[in-house]
Amino acid sequence: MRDKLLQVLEDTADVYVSGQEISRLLGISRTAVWKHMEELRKAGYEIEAVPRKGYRLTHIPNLISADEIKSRLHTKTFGQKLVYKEEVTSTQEEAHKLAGKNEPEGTVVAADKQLQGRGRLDRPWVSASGTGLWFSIILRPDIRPQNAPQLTLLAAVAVTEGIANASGLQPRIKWPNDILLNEKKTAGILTEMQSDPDRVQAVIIGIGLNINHDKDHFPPELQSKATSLALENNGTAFHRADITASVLRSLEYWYGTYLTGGFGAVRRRWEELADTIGNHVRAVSRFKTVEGYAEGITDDGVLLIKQKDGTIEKIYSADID
Ligand code: BT5
Repeated sequence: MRDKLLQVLEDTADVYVSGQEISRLLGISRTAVWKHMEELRKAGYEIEAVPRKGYRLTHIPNLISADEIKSRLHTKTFGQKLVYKEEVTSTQEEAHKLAGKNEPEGTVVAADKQLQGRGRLDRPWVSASGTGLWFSIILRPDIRPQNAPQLTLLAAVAVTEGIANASGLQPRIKWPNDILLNEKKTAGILTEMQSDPDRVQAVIIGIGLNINHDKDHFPPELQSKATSLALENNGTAFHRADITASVLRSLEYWYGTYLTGGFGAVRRRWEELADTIGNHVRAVSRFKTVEGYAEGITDDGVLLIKQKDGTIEKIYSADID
């Protein structure tokens, strides 16, 4: 109910809305409205109350809460069940645990700070408090394990569009999972799964969004490679809940498209948003380095590189220089 009240107050932030009107819109008593209002105040919201006029939201804290994200979602399932924590080891761990307990598709674990945020191959993901938003979502697609990489590309499309819709900035994708602004990484995606040999039980997609970082929030070795939405927006910050909700909306949209129409539409959109294809690239993996022309991706999400001698190499996982 608190998230619904917040939504009413945000929608009417330019005017006063009476307690009577709020109780009518939400279908609860005026005492209940007052109680929820007090809870919001305790959470740092400033709500002006003027006799005979009503209430007006005057300040939203820079904190983020489950209510703030949920009040902006407008999704059917994604994020409707949302666990928000100020600090976790990694939202991936939390989401894996919840997936094992049969939590439904669309459940999200989000955090303000991760002590051991991780990327692929257990590389560290810098996840300081008050800057970005780190979350993991549980999906339960009825697909074969070898198709799971498609979901990384799907998530890349969704994150790119979600950021663009909420911020007006236009990120680009670097295969497979980097979201770049001005050629620096502003978001990363980690796809992990729980599966039987031929059936996926759950896919956990972890998304790290650098939103309001200054340059100094990144360690020196990342300062030339990482960026945030605010840094690419002349230092003007964004509301973290806006960006997160927008990404979840776009994820729900693309996941629905994928389940009903297959990977084709996702793939076409990915190719429009990605800078990798059509360029000369170097793909570095633990086992080998392949250099050549990035021809495209396959229906499984595999990158095709045409080498100097004309042979085509399939790249399943690598970093692109
Ligand atoms: C990724 O890995 O890009 C996936 C990142 C996924 C993070 C999310 S946050 C929520 C969820 N919970 C987790 O524990 N993880 C997920 P990869 O492509 O391997 O990139 C990792 C590399 O990116 C590191 O080795 C650094 O070079 C760089 N890096 C680390 N932190 C960064 C940051 N905050 N912004 C930009 N680059 C970063």
